[in-house]
Amino acid sequence: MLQGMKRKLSRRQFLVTAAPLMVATAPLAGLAVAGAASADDSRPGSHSGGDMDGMEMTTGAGAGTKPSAYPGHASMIGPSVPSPAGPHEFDALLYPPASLPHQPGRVREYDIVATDRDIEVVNGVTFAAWTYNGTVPGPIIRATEDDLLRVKFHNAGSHPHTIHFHGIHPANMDGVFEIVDPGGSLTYEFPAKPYGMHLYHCHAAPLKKHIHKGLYGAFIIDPPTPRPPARELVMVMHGYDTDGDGANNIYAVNGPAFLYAKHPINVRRGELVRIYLANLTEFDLINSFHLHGEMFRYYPTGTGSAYEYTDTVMLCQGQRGILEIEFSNTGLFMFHAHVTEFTELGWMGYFNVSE
Ligand SMILES: [Cu+2]
Repeated sequence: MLQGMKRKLSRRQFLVTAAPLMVATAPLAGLAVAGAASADDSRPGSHSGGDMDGMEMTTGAGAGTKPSAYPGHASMIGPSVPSPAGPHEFDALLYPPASLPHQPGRVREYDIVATDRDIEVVNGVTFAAWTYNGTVPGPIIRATEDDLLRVKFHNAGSHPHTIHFHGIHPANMDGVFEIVDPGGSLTYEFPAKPYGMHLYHCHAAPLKKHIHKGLYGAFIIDPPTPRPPARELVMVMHGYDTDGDGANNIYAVNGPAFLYAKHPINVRRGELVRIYLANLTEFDLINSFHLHGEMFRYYPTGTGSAYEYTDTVMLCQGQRGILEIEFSNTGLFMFHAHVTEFTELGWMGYFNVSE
């Protein structure tokens, strides 16, 4: 009986439970923000953090608009959003380390430790994750083409794990056959190539389980001459199956659900915004990224100069690419999965574009 009372949140129940907190996207299109600009805006590479705290939001539908009968209905932005994330808690997963120009013989070293960890993914809902360095997704790994990448991996978790990198490397560095048992260690070492946006994940069996539990992350390889300066962001799209039914019931980018709805990302009008995007969502066949109010150049896998000019890209698991955006207008612009079910289950956020 006691087991039956254990909090269980199915995908459908989650929708019902959270429905009053979810806002229809339409009213947000007209949101006007008073006092959204703050000193924090000018911090380069800074996540807006608490900028939205205490701000006043009004619907832009015009004066005399009645307050919503649903107290939470127009609040899918700012402090009342049901995301457990602190203002800068996940900055290390959003802002990559700086790119470095090509330098023969350079070694780029990373330490990664696999651990079991319960993480709060939406207010009051925890997920028994398997993590790289304590977060889902794991840390951003970045190198320049031809750097010697050295990743020292230690398995402090309760199951055998590996790290499998996408890209080019020798067979014995592939993270498929070199299983690292709990308590064990392995150093992966290979020249980073080709330049582009890649990813890494555990490849122990059953693969589906080791990925959906949270063992994945972004892997950027810069071209020998770095890309033009930009406000660089990383977004790893993923999901959580918190009730173990083999389907995701919560979706996110870079950690907890609704992270960038609670803490919109500050950018400036006209500046180059570059997003390194990857899809690691398990169970669902596709995920997607859609931007409101602007178009972007999408470079598939980031390995060449050909791009599509669009506002929506669709990715299967393991697919990734680079987006380049210059916002024409100021204000709040939503971004979200255009698998719209995912939107209301956590995969949505905002850019706060200032002058
Ligand atoms: Cu694993």
